[in-house]
Amino acid sequence: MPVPMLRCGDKTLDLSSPIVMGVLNVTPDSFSDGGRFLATEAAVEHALRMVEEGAAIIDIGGESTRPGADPVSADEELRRVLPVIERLRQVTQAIISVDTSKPEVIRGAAAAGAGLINDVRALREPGALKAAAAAECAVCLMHMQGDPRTMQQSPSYVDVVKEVKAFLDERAQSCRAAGVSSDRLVIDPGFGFGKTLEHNLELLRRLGEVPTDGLPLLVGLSRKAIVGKLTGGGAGERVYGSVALAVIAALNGARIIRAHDVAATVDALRTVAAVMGSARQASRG
Ligand code: 9MG
Repeated sequence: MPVPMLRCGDKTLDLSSPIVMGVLNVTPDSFSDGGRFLATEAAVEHALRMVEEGAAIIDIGGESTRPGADPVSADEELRRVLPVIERLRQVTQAIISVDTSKPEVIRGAAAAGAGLINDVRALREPGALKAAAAAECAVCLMHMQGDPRTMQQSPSYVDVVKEVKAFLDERAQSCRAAGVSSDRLVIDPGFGFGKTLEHNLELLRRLGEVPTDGLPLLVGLSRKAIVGKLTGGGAGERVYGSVALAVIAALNGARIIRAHDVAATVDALRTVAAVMGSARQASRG
């Protein structure tokens, strides 16, 4: 079987073992205590700590995608993410991802050195597909039912796995038609985005049914409400549950795990890789 690779601009990511994407929010509630310059410095410091802990990708988000979150303008999003991308590009070889749906931000981030566009709207905003195709970046296409303001009000599916898969197949096809080659595509079922606890658990159990054409899977479960519902823990007490779900996702085929608690997640995924690596070798004879 060929080693799965992801082309991210001028870099290539080896996905033969599951890797971690560290979460870096640069919204005003994250690093803004001392103004913009200090916020950038603090964000870069946090990103470098995650790289030291083993993150292969840093996912920078300038607009919250939490349920009920207010939108921000493209200019404001660019003001938040660009200084961090530019600085990180100078000091680390890690892949820089930008969590955005806006064509202006896709273009600005790619020009500043981002290698991956992580879009929770799967490039459905006007102009986003064209902007991503023109950039040399990889693209993560995520499934979401509804939009962040209303998505958790009454999510509904006949078969959540089939519907998520059909949506991602269609978006991947649109990307290829627009000129984004398969070696630049990643798909993501979008845990918590327009899904009940039962929908999320069903997706996790049947994760292996989601990909078509061997596209790699990215999964984000870290610190989400699903963890709190399962463990009873508040937002600050979700590390163990998040790591357990990351391990289950990796065992069910996820190649990239989006996580806040990078050191713990990297350790857990190393154990998965060791066991699955030996299983693969053993099955070869
Ligand atoms: C930005 N963001 C928040 N949660 C996410 C998830 O589960 N997947 C991806 N790709 N992005 C996410």
